[in-house]
Amino acid sequence: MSSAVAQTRAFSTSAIAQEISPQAETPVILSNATHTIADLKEYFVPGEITKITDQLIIKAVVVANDEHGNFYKKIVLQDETGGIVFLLDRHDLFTTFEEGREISIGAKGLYISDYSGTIQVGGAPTIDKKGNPRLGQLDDRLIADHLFHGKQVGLPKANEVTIVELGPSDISTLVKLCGVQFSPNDTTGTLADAAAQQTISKTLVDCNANEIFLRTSGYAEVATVSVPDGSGCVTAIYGVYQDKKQLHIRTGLDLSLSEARCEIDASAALASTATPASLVPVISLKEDFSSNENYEPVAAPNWLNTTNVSKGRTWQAREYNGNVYAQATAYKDDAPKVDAWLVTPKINFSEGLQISFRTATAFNAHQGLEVLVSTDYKGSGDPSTATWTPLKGVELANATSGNNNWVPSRNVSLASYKGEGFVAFRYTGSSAGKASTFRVDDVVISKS
Ligand SMILES: [Ca+2]
Repeated sequence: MSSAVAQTRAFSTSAIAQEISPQAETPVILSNATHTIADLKEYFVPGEITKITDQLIIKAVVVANDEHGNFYKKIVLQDETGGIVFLLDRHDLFTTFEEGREISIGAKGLYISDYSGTIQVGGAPTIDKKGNPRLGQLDDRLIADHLFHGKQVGLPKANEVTIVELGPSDISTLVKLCGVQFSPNDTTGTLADAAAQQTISKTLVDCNANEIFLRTSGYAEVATVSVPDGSGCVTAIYGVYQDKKQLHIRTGLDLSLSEARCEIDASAALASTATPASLVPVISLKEDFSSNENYEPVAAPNWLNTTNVSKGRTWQAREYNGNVYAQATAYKDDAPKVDAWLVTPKINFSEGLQISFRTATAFNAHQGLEVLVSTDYKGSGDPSTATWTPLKGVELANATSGNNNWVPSRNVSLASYKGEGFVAFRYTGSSAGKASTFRVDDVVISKS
């Protein structure tokens, strides 16, 4: 027997002993940690579900669990190098994995992947309802083989940071943001929709107009709590959803927003929206919108989904037969008009590129979709103030395409454009007579 195998066996035996008395205050120390959470994250390969075949032993502390309903079948573990989410197929995890409890992790045999940018560890892959492989929750019977009870060491101190400072190393760790308040549009209602059991995003904003979402589950105890309208500090687990920063609180105690609100600096707001996440031009891209959730606003890395209409509609992700696409429509819209822009990441046109995508229409009453190119748009702010010209030679869904039929655009050359710029899918319409639905999917930019 090799020493590695012997070590693994010893590890498992101790694990069983631990599981019998999981609340033991003087636990057997299984083994010294050999790795950190940062090391564990090194095994993550973007777009893949990777099995960890090395034995890594990591010590970390539970910073969030399912006790108060805002986390479900998952715990969040943190060490001095970072944090990570564990998906575990068990209810009432908090009875074993209390906040502040040190846990030894035997990572061999676990799987690592991500959910829209937030790295997670779990069990063998499963197939989601769209037919795509997805990281599974670790089977209840296997939890004791991988997670071992240690001492109650207490929660680590939340790292006090600003919205702007939050970065990759803060993901899945306990952070504290001060000088924040809910956005003026979001100070009514409750933190989530308990009646419909729906997760809600509320926007937190600092005095310089930097924003972050607070996501709260409809199952959370705090779902029925009225949104506080004061200013103060929020302690929460930080995460990302694609390029969006977001927070999950554990209980109502994580919100301390009773001070007077600050005046949000509008000029700082302009400055902050003028600095998008990335303006590094791309020479290829592929977007099938598959990571978007049905009925959520379309979001894809470095894409812009915007409108210049106050409270106007933008492009929405919709799902049909397991396929997710971008859709815009003015059907039953309350606002006077829809002017929705879905803008690609910045493109370097000097490379001799081509673009292809497909479009569809339904309830066609007007040609509400245009595909436009700009080389003077700045990448943020109202796109309609830039110069846009229609993309030539493109085939778009129209009144003769029939309902719901996907129309290939053809491979359209972008060679006539110079320098850098953007392609935009612009939908315009109004509920009064111009309410056609248009859809876009499978946008590919590549060398021709
Ligand atoms: Ca798609």
